[in-house]
Amino acid sequence: ASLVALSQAMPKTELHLHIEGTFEPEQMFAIAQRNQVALKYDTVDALKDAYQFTNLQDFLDLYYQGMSVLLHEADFYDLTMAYLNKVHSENVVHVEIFFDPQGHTERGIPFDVQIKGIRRALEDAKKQWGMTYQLIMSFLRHLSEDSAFQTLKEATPFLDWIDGVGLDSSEVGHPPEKFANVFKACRDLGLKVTAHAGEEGPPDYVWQALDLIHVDRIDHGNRALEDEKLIAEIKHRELTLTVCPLSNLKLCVVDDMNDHPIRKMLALGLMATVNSDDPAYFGGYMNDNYQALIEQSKINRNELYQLAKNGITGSWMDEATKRIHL
Ligand code: ES4
Ligand code: ZN
Repeated sequence: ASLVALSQAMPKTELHLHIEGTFEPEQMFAIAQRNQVALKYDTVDALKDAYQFTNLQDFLDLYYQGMSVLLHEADFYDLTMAYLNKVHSENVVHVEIFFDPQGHTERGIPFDVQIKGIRRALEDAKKQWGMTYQLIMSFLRHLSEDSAFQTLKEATPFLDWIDGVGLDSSEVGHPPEKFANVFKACRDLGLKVTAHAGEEGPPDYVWQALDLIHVDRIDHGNRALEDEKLIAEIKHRELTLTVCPLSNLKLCVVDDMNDHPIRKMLALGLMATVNSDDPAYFGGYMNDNYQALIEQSKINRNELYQLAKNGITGSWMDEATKRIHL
């Protein structure tokens, strides 16, 4: 079979996925209409035409606009269920999903409304298909650490439903050190910790994620490759990198899929994985990301196997479930 067919058939994990980034324009318009809220774009095509980004912030501006039509628990359920249906059809067997509570509480949507809808869809997918999951609450780094602490407080009644915490949104100008205290509080609660680092930000931000946030994983990590000592430290700590090829291309983190750094990461012995980040905005889900790597970046069968395996070992699923998949 071709490598593309193999990549589609193999069981996969998704470790870097923002649920608000799975909001397809068609569904966005349908939910906007049902909630009687206006979008800034008149048609699905006009919205899609706007998906041309030169950097992370260009994308984030549209991402926050898009999620603003989500009002009710049913909206969060429908959004999450549509994503899970899609990736179930792609043989994704385990998902670790970020949600951005502050993107919703800031506009008056209570924390419980969000998490109840998302969780119910995840539980339904588990019952229907045996799909396993972890739920990761992510703090918006362009907001204050106080706001992150407030979010953690609102999450307190739901901590049993939350497996880990992350850090996302505008990276440059908002280094991990800004959030050292709130991540310490999260670790003390037994939550796993990850952070977006080295997507646009310099290697020093990745060092901060390691030494001040004590991450269990690194989201993106591309710019870590600029620092040999940092590469050695990431290997020493056996940290997984959740790499997002199509995202990197759309946000101009890489110029060309032909020289995406993921092969170099593997060659260096780093635990890179393939993920889709915000698939509705970046032009593809899990299988599209693999296909782009196979057809453009020319990854071979061994690399494909290693990437899929890293997705199991680098996940936060329990060890017994890992052994089933390995
Ligand atoms: C994100 Cl690609 C990316 N980077 C940082 N923050 C994000 N939030 C959603 N997608
Ligand atoms: Zn991301």
